[in-house]
Amino acid sequence: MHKEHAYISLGSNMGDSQTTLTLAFDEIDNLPQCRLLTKSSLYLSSPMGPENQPDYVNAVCLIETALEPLALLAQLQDIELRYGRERKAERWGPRTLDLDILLYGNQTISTPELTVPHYGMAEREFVMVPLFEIAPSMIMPDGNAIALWVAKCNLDGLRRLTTSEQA
Ligand code: A4P
Ligand code: MG
Repeated sequence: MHKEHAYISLGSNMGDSQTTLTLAFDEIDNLPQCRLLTKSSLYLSSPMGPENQPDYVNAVCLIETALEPLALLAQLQDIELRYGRERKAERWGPRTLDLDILLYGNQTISTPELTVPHYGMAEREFVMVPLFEIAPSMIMPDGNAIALWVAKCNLDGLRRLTTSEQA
């Protein structure tokens, strides 16, 4: 069976976000034809978008999967729904759990349902820093080292939660 590596981002700012993300790692590991290989620390981050919403907890993980990209997306959306996700009209509004596919092998995907690499990842410190933690020598799709992407991020609103702070 052909397997690919994929990076998934996790975000939450409603409910018990730390617990949700910790459980979400297990949910991802338990998906059919998926295995969790590496997970980042949890990070606290100020909201991108509307400011009148709670801070986020963010993380990234690496999986090995035999699911095709759209099948993987459907499985991730199923987890989101089971954790109480409601899709609202407001862009970038609060959510109990958001799971995005950042990278899938070295594929470029551009369909109405799925854009890979994820369109906003380069500007998002809450994605790039946890990604750098688990893949420090990664070469990004534009051919540059991940460290260069991280160096361009504004890290002011981001803080790694220490082990003792994590739920
Ligand atoms: N979709 C397309 N490409 C992908 C992909 N690579 N991975 C489509 C996952 N989904 C992808 O997503 C809308 C549609 O995008 C999906 O149906 C899928 O087919 P959604 O999860 O329903 O909605 P969304 O997440 O609200 O989309 P949006 O507006 O893109 O939100 P973002 O960009 O994910 O931003 N601040 C901090 N600090 N931390 C955060 O994690 N997150 C957001 C949400 C805002 N501010 C944040 C954070
Ligand atoms: Mg999403």
